[in-house]
Amino acid sequence: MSWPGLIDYYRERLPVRDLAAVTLHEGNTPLVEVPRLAARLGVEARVYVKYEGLNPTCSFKDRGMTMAITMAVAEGASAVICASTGNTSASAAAYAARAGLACFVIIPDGNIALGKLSQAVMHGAKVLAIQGNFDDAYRMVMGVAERRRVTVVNSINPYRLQGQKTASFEICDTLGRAPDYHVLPVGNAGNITAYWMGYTEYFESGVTASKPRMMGFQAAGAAPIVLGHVVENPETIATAIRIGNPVSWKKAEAARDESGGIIDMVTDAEIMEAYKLLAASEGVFAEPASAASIAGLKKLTDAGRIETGSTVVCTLTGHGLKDPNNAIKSCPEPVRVPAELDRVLAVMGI
Ligand code: AN7
Repeated sequence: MSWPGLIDYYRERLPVRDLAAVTLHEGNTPLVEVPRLAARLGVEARVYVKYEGLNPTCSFKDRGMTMAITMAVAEGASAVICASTGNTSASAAAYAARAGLACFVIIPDGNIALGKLSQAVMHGAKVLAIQGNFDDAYRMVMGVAERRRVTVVNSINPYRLQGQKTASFEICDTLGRAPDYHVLPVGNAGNITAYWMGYTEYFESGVTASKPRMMGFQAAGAAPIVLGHVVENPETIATAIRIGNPVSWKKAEAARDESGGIIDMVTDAEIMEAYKLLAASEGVFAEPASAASIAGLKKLTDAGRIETGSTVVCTLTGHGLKDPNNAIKSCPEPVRVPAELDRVLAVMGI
C-alpha cells in the first residue's frame, strides 16, 4: 500500500475530523543513520538524520501546509498568503495549486534561494519581492490579513504546527522509542515548538516512555533567542533562517526549558563546514539552514554535551538542491579538460 500522506496516517491525532485531505503524500521521510558522519564529528552516539528534504516540495513545510490548506478549504477560503524566507512560499504555492486556491507570497527581495523561488513561480503564486527582510514581509502579511479576506498560512496558523508535529511521531514509530537528543535549526521557531508538541503527546498517551532534550540552533548573525533581543538586521548565508524576530519565540523557549535543552548558535563558517561534511561523508544533501543542526551537533560534541551511547536525531529541514548557488560557490569548480583520453587520465591522477 502506498503512503497516504500524514493526515490520513495520523488522522486521530490531528484536528481534522473527517475532512478530505489536500495532500501530495507528504511525510514518511527516511530516518537515516549516519555513522560515518558521527565518526567524523567524534560523537560516540547513534546519530540519525530525519531527511525532510524528501517531502513533495523538498522541505518540512509540507507537513504543516497539508493541514493549513486542508483547513483553509474547509473554511471556505479562496486565497492564502504567507511571508517566507523561501520554503514556506514554495510549499504554500504547491498546496494552494493542488486545492485550486489563489496564493500570494511575500519574500525578501534578493534573499531567497533560487530553487525556492522557482517553485513559487512555477506553482502559480503571485510573488511579491519586497525591499526588506523576512520580518518586514511578515508585517506586510499581517497588515493585508487585517484588510482583506485571505487566510494566513504562516505558522501563526495553528494547523501548521499540528501537521509539523507528525515528524516526531514518525521518528518514535521508526526507532520504537524517543531519541535522547533532538537537534534542529531554529528560524521562526515553529518547528522546534511542533516537534516538542509531538514528543509530548506521544509521551502523555503512553506511546513512548521518555522525551528528548530539544537542542535548537540559530545562525550567529540571526540569533535573537540566544541573544535575548530582536535582531534588526539579521544576516546569514543560511537565508532560510535569516529571521530577527521569530513568531514562535516564547513557545520555543518553553520547549527548550521543559525538555531540559538549549537554544544556541553556530557561525556561518561552522554551518558551511557541516553542510559540506554531511554531503561528502554520507551522500545526504541538505540546504545550509539544515546544516545548522549538524554544526550544532558538532558544537555539542566538542563541549562534551552528548552522553556516550545516546540516540541523537538531527532534522535536515530542506533539500540541498533548494540552494544550488551556495553549493557551487562552496566547492572547487569542475576541471575543464579537452575530450582526449590522455588529458583526462592525467587530470584524474590515479
Ligand atoms: C530549511 O520558509 O521560515 O524555526 O519562511 O526553511 O520553524 O522557522 C523557513 C524556515 C529551518 C526554520 N530550515 O524553521 C520560511 C521559513 C529550513 C527552513 C527553518 C526554515 P522554523
